[in-house]
Amino acid sequence: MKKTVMMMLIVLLAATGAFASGQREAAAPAQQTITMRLAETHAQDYPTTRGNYHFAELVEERTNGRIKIEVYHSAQLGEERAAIEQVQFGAIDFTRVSISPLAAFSPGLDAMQMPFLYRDGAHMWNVLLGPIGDEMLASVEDAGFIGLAWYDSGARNFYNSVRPIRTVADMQGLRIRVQESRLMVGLVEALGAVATPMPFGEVYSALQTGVIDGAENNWPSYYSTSHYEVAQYFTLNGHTRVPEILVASKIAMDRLSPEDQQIIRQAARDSIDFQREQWEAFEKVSEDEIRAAGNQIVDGLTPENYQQFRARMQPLYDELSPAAAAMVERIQAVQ
Ligand code: GTR
Repeated sequence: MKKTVMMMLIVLLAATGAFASGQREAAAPAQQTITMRLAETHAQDYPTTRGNYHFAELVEERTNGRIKIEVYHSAQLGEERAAIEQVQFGAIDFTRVSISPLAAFSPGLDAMQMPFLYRDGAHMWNVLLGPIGDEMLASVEDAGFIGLAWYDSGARNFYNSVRPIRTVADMQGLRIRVQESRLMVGLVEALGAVATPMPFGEVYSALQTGVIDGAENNWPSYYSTSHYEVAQYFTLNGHTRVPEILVASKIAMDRLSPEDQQIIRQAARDSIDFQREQWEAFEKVSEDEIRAAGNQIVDGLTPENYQQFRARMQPLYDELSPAAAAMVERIQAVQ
């Protein structure tokens, strides 16, 4: 008798268990939420980070909350190069980075960050939003990334704690931090300065302790990192415009249905305008704050000095592969 009761109990328990797990399985497809991670080097309120949040909101809305993208700002998941590596092997799902460090993985991107390449911001955006931009987004797939969208990053300029830069001669011997990018090392060396590649997050203390004399960046980065407090000379020389790019891990995207992949691609594109508005507003705020702080700003180079800077860049153009040189010509031809 006892045995029979025991047996019945076991059967009952097993059946309930099976029912419970059956229910879980049956319910799973409708409720399953997918949580993905996005790595961002900038602070929470920086324009690129705001673009990332907007992208995440669009994806969440369009999947009725099924796909959540958590934004890890302020390099919580590592500095740009490390984040890129992790995205490449699928440990992080997305990252928003400058194309400078990404070009180490996908060298074709270098053609898009050549010095004095774009006539102005409008020219760059006509390139990014046209067929070349699409081609370049698609090109990073070979390296394990899905290029999703371009974000704005203005123009980059030199700053340092030693002297105002007005001529190429003023660059001589300055130790200038650059991104982890072969092209940027070449650019700074071509101007007679000493290039020091270093992760973004280390630049403030390197400036403060005098390990480096200066760096180069746009108004918003110079401001939001507080570099302007430890390197007061800023020259609006605009040597490069380096697009920001939002990429997904190919491994992570391949795990999603084609419909979800499409939602993500479209949401990323739809976040561009928002990011550009944020960029424009924050570029003004940072410029105003820095000027108000009393930094020594050189408001552009004289035409003659500008030509000197440009002329020094010729070797970088001469070294381009035939494919990269052809891409540069196409970019230059865009109106
Ligand atoms: C900023 C860019 C960052 C990072 C940084 C740097 O302009 O938004 O992604 O690349 O420059 O200089 O490291």
